[in-house]
Amino acid sequence: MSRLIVVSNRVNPPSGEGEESVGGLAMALAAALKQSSGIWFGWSGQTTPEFTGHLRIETVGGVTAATVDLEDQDLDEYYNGYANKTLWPLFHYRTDLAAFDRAYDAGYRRVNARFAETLRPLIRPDDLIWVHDYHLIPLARELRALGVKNRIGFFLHVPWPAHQVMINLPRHRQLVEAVFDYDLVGFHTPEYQQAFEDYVLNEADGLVAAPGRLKAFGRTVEVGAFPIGIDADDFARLVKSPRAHRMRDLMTACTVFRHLIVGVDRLDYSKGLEERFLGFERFLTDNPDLRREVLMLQIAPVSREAVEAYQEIRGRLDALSGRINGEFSDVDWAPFRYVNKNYRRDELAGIYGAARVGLVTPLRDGMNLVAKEFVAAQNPDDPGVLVLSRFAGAAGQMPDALLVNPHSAEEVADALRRALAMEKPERIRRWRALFESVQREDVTAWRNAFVAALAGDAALQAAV
Ligand code: ADQ
Repeated sequence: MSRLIVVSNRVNPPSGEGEESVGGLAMALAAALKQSSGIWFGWSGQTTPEFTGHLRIETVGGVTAATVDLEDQDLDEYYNGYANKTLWPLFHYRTDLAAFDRAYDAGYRRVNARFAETLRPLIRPDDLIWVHDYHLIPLARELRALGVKNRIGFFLHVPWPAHQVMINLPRHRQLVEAVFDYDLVGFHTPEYQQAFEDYVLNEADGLVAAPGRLKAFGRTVEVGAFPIGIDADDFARLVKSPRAHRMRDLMTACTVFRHLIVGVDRLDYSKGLEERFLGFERFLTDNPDLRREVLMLQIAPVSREAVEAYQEIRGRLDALSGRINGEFSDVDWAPFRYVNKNYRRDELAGIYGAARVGLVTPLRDGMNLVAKEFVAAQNPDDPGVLVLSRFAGAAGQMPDALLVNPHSAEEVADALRRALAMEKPERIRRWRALFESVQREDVTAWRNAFVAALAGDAALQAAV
């Protein structure tokens, strides 16, 4: 069996010592590597004044991690710049927030070239190389320039935007041309795959050589949809853990409200937090009879604080959460708790389990793993209801959630009312259908499907 080399911007495998929070992508990649011998290569998270290219190899939680430090300027131009100020907003349809700057573009190409040079000596001829996310789109191009002939796959964790959005990017053809140095490109959903095809057909004189095979720039690439899932077995273990029980008891022991509504997101403008807060405010305004019945808990640890758009949205959320509590609280009751903290994964499992409603309303989201974690944490005999944005990639796999337009405060408010009023038989019926897909389409299925397609293994592909 070929060795797997996983490459992502950050390498941060969970140590296995605690149930620490490391984010969806890190959990998924660690789980993907657990099943095969391999290496996880990427940035250490440290910067130095000058790039040295020194490779650090260590074993963390059973995973071989190979990391390299970046230079201070790389952090500004590649990570905070091109990745988080240009591609992230653009791929989430926020052209108003996207910054276009040649220095960011140059930094992006420089870091991808540095990654390729540092990784090159580790690659053996029959390794499979699996590159992750928008930070590293040109990596295959750089590796090919160094003579790497291995099968190289790419998986995009964020949406691929519609053709008309994509062309807002200066030098968009250059970026898309680099995609054609991969053998296989994976998206979360058929819609993102279609958007990529639309670009290739309309903008690059490309053609569909066969279903799932695109030809352009003189090369052919395989494309497919591979919806990511959670580590369902591991999450089931967390749900039963003593800390999860303690957290659930702590939340349910509170008697000043009957029903908990919960949201858990990185503090990011793509997650629709402002719109969600307004939807909850609307719910309180429209439903005076239900006001004292509910508590909304929004957990949103800050992220990407070096980027101004993130500082600005944080300020707006602080003001909005204050306004809602100011408007509706009483001496013995407040409707809203807003917390900028990270929690351990077992504690999160307990919090989800205590909630009657999971409110997951991103404006755009590649997939959204919180929706799946919420479902996995419910009590089968008395499950809560998932209210989910139709603009999350997860919506396609989760039609039994209450799907909403997150931009409409009225729709969010109505869905909350409906979720709170839903009788147990309907809650159980919807939850069972959701839980079945969360378990079936889990992180192992995702990894196996992608790796089998990358290996070109017809027997394996038929089995998954
Ligand atoms: P993210 O944008 O980070 O991921 P998501 O898929 O929801 O979004 O994953 C977030 C993870 O962080 C979840 O596992 C969640 O439990 C955890 N988390 C969030 N808040 C936390 C807190 N306060 N404490 C502890 N843990 C917390 C990107 C894409 C998504 C895509 C994933 C995986 O933007 O669309 O689903 O990658 O491909």
